[in-house]
Amino acid sequence: MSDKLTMLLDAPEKFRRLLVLSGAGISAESGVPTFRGGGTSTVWRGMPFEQLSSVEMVEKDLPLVWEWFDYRRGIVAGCEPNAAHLAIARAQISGRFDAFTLVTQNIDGLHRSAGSTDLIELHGNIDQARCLSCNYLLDVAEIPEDERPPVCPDCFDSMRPNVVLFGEALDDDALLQAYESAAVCDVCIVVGTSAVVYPANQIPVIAKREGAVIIEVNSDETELTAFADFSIRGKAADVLPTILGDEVN
Ligand code: BV8
Repeated sequence: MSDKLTMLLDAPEKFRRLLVLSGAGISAESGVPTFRGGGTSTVWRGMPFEQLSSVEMVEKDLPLVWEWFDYRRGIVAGCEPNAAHLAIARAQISGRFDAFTLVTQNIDGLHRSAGSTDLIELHGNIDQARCLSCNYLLDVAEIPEDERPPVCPDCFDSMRPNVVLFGEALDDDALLQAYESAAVCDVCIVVGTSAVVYPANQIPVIAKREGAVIIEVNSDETELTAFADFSIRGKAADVLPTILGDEVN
């Protein structure tokens, strides 16, 4: 790690308000596949994931959308938070920061399992279903596995996964909260994201515009690398404990 970055991380007065933005790469070492690793995009049943996870697919083939999310939930069920998730959860309660915001693009729930609270799950949460008509929310675990698509217990319409799909807007409040935190943070750590998905990829742009230091943690170069003040090449589970002072982990 460069001396300049070490000095920053050791200078508490310059590192009091932290925003962490995470993407699929933070969960890679937990066993959750990423979407665009190695320059290829995830394909399932012959379809690219951007098509499977699109709002059009909900209208076109809701049962297939449930098969796709049931498949992914099966993978996530066997995964545990890794040292990166734990370091972020510990940093939040360390008392070291005047302001601490965690924004994740992930729907795998591993930050919550690691103990993070008040996090902003920009793209929703794989463990919930939402009614197409009345927005009734239900934990998928409460729905019989053969009830696909699930039936809303309130209005009896079909239910869909409670995630933000390509082609649909994010929750306004969640996005506004993320942007407001980005505008006031001193340091924005961007970990495990290819930074290609809009509008989440605007968070480091806002942070930098308002004077924050951008630290990227990624195993590869990304579209953000040239833009970041520091780009640490490495695995999230190795790097995050170091930069968040959680080596004990
Ligand atoms: C919207 C939930 C408007 C579902 C997800 C053309 C140009 C620009 C934008 C667009 C465009 N065409 C369409 C758009 C908009 C579109 C978009 O950005 N598309 C992209 C593909 C170009 N965005 C949207 O549609 C958004 N909505 O814009 O709405 C609107 C307004 C009003 C009315 C209607 C519409 C909605 C986007 C949300 C989509 N949902 N997830 C699901 O999961 O199935 S996004 C999905 O991608 C996941 O959430 C994922 O997290 C996210 C982002 O990907 P990453 O997290 O970055 O993951 P990736 O695999 O790409 O990268 C992993 C990285 O980790 C890599 O860099 C790798 O090197 C690194 N890594 C790997 N291992 C490690 C590691 N790093 C560290 N350690 C390791 N061990």
